[in-house]
Amino acid sequence: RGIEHRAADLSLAYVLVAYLAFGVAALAGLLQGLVRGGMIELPEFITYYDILTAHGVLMGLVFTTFFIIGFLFSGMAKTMGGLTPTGTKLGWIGWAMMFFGTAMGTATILTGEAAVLYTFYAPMKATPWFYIGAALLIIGSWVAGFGMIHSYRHWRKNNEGKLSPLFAFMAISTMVLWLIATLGVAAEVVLQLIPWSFGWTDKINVVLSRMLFWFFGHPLVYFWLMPAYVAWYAVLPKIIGGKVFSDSLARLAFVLLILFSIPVGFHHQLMDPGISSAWKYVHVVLTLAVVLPSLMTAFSMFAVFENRGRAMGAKGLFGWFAKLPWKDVRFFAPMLGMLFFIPAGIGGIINASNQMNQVVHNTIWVTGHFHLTVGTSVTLTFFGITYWLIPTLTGREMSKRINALGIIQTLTWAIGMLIMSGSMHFMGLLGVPRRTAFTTYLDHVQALKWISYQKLMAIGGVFLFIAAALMVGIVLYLWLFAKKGVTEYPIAENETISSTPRLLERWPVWVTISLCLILIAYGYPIYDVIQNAPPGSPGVKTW
Ligand code: HAS
Repeated sequence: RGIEHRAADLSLAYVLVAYLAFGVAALAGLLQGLVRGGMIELPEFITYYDILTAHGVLMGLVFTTFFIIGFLFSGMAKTMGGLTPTGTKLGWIGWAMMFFGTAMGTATILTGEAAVLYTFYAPMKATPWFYIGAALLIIGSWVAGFGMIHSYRHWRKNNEGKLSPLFAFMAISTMVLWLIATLGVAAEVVLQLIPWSFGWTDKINVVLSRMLFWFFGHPLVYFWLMPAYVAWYAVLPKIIGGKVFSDSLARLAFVLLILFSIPVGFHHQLMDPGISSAWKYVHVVLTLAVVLPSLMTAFSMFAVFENRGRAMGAKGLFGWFAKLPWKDVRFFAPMLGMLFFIPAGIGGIINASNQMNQVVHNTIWVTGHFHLTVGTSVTLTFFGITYWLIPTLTGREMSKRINALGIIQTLTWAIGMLIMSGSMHFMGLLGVPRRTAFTTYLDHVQALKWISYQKLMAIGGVFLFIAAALMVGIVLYLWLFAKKGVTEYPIAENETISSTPRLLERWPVWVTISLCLILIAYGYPIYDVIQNAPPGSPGVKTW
């Protein structure tokens, strides 16, 4: 196997659950697309909002979190020479808690007791067991995170004075961000939602609950993105035969993501009452700051590709483009993801701009935005990783045939997203709402004009479902049936580490600055909303 066998088993267990969730979520996605397109009607025992919740929770929260933790454990084991026994044990305890929480949450959704969507906004109320499942998923991920931190600290103790490997540094940055960000949602779930759904408190402060959710909700999207960046910075150069462009640039980008991705949550609440426009302005300014590390990443990746192309003899301004290994799915899938990230990022900047947000907020444009970001850039990168990660973990080989199938799978996903997300963006500008079971609003004349785009969206969904089914099949094949052999764990050569300033690995400095920024951006607004809260809401039961 490509890494030490106990770490390989742990990582594999996470990745397999990720794809189990992915398969169910993809089916829910197909159904909801067909419902919105007016092409099918659901049977009586399940509603549109049940499957929308299942899709969002399983795709957005479960697939991502399991995959990310599995991938990060594997790369840490590879670059640090294994995990500590305690780190591995914590990894398994975390896995069990997350698995149990997921099973519990999914059961409540499928039995129709938690149609509250993946953001579980109050005053919509689910059964308490849904929130307890969510809490277990979060706390389990903390335990797994502590497992990574334990192994990392052990490595640093044994390698005093040395900078940690780039992959390990990035993995810890991702988990540090996650540990801080999830404090918001944990507070919301444990202090507000669980007591309220059990009936121990009769009202809920809705403004506070949304604030705590978005304290978590925005860094959540960077928790999805950062592991994709790990693969772009630390793995992809190896796959194309190049090297890391700049170790210090890569680490700085991750530090900036920790600093700026939490104190920005109000950009999801620009249209919410109860928050003054001055505080919204502060969050928008910080949002524009969090764009910087992505621009640095774009610069760095172009440099890696160009350097490699030129080393292979490329001539002219863009000659390097043709030299890239387009037929290798390990490169092709993440590369397409990167290309999609250019319009996806532009969409994000549009969303963050207050006046333009008034046009797109709560329209299906936003759904289009996140299917380009997390659904395409991040997911295609995760697919690209899966193609080599599973055979590495199972001691098998990825054959040429699987590579070819992988290219088809990647293209099918990309075409599906282009059609689906493209029509979502367009419909958003026409004012089509997101998250509604109404297709034609009782044949309202305006809504009838949307329906052909909604059908197009559903067709994109069919492409996506085919690609997802292919992916699940390939995962099963690589796990159980592929030929035994050795697949390399690709970690890029990093010659530039020697010039990296030590300051970049001084965690107390970065965590303190991050906490200060959070205090500035959230301290007063949270105090204010607790102090001057409007009378709380008794809530609306969704079952
Ligand atoms: Fe977002 C809503 C703003 C990035 C996900 N976002 C969402 C929601 C999700 C989400 C899930 O300000 C919906 C939440 C809900 O349910 O309500 N977003 C931004 C901004 C960015 C951004 C400013 N979002 C993401 C990422 C996500 C994600 C990443 C998931 C992974 N987003 C918003 C706002 C809203 C929002 C508002 C609220 C909207 C509303 O009203 O509800 C930025 O971080 C984007 C920066 C990115 C770039 C692109 C850099 C390009 C790169 C690729 C280079 C390509 C190469 C390839 C090298 C500046 C790095 C070249 C190769 C060749 C061969 C040519």
